[in-house]
Amino acid sequence: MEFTKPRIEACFSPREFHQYEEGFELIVVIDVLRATSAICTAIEHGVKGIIPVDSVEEARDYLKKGYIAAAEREGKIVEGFPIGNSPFTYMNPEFKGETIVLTTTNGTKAIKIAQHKETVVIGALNNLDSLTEWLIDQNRNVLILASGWKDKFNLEDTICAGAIIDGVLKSGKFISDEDSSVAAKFIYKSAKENIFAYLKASSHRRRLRRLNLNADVKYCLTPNNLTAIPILKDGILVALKHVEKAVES
Ligand code: 3SL
Repeated sequence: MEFTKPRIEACFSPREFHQYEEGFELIVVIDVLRATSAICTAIEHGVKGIIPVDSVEEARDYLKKGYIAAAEREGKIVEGFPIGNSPFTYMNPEFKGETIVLTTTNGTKAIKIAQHKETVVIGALNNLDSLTEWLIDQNRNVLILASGWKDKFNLEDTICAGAIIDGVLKSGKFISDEDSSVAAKFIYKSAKENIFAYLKASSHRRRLRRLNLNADVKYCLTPNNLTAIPILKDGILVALKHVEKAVES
């Protein structure tokens, strides 16, 4: 089908990515709880780059070589690693200017699945408005890839996808065609007045509550407390503003 305007669509799981990806070279990866919220926080707070890796073994190899490496599985810091996936970790001034290797249960896996695309940027509720504004200016098809939980649908990423889609469609410059995008928008609209309360029963919020990570959840569900947009360049997530500056000069 021919479309008169660029499209913005949502894919709810990395497992479904191959069914959605055709015609999309600009991908937004989201993992609200907590990988992409942590990555946006790191870049906002001056971390130079995040190297996403698939496996704990790969992250361990980097650690042995002297890199700062972070690893999370099932919401917990993996034994032997100094840090995990909490966004608050990445506010540490000691990490300013550093490059950090990161592996997480779902978020880094989704980034790796999308890495063959021309442009991969990182989204969260935290950078919602700055990301939405930037996407509107791109005038290209956008596919939002939700990391989900172990290839399953999750609510928090769907709400974030719906928020981005809602904002971009309001510009009048884009259209959505997939039912997944319509569903994401509807879910966002019913959740937006109190996302924290809406997610009370969600599986991942319950999981993180059991691990005493409620403060992380509250932070990750706060829209627009950041403006940084991380972008994948040569396998490393860096600040989009630095990449754009380099292109201009
Ligand atoms: O799945 C992921 O990538 C993690 O963000 C999960 S957790 O929030 O650390 O549990």
